[in-house]
Amino acid sequence: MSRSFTIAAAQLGPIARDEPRRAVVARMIALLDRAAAADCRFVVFPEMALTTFFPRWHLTDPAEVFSYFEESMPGPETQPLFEAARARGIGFYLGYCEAVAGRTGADHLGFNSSILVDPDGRIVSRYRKVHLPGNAVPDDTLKLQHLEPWYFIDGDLGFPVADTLSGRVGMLLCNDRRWPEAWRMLGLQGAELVCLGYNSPSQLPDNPRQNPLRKMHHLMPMQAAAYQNGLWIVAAAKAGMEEGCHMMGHSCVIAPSGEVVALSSGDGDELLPYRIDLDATAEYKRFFDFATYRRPNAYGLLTEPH
Ligand code: ING
Repeated sequence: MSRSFTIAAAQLGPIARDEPRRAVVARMIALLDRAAAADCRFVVFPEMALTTFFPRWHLTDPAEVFSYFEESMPGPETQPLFEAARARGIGFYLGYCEAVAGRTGADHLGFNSSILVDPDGRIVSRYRKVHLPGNAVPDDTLKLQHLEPWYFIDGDLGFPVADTLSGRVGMLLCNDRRWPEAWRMLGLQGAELVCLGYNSPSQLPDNPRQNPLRKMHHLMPMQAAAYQNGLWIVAAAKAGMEEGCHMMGHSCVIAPSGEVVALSSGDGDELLPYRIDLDATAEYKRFFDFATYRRPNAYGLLTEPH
């Protein structure tokens, strides 16, 4: 298998609070059709790609919260996505909420997770989001709540890297992209491509001075991470006005040089294909040459508990 192939960010526009899974899956299959027409081998869907971004609300009905989680992957409603991808010979990254059996109530029902599925339809890697942002308990004084640590359990799988797509592929989710430690964990394992889905509001009403900087704060840490670790990044957004909250879009492909080589422009479902060459990572991996130049003896503070 060639190490040069076409990959795509499969951005999704808004998903309504009551939008059924089968409608979302149909939208995703339409994107897979476009990906097949563009000769893609792999597509990256967003974080929590199957539902609206419900952590913006303090929901008290356990049945509604549970309805946003998947009890199995694939499950009855996601099986058609797996079949459509396999029929087209396209692998994918998918973000979704992973239920943990036996949990009840309206909080901590499971993980904010992602999977890597290879072009043969096999799940080759699983990730559970480590850096859960926002408020850990409901706080009605905030203009915009972001209750991930309330709804989700901290990820417990570390930062896995899989041998697939003729390379080394890692995963992250949304807020993880702002944390250099997450990228370094993947870089140290030789990752050549990192897939990332996100749900990022365009505006932070409780931190309004950051509003004009949102696009920079999205791209800059990923451009640095791509360069500092010599890897490709494909990042897929949830975009547009979702239940009154505008999501930032700007899905992108970032090269190991740190350059943004593809950037979405729309607010809806959009395929952003780009031909990548995993061999282009070598120049930057050689340049930094971790084995020669890293100084772990000087980095102890990084892993000391706080
Ligand atoms: N979303 C946000 C992001 O990193 C966040 C997290 C929370 C931003 C609170 C600002 C304030 O863009 C996700 N899904 O991690």
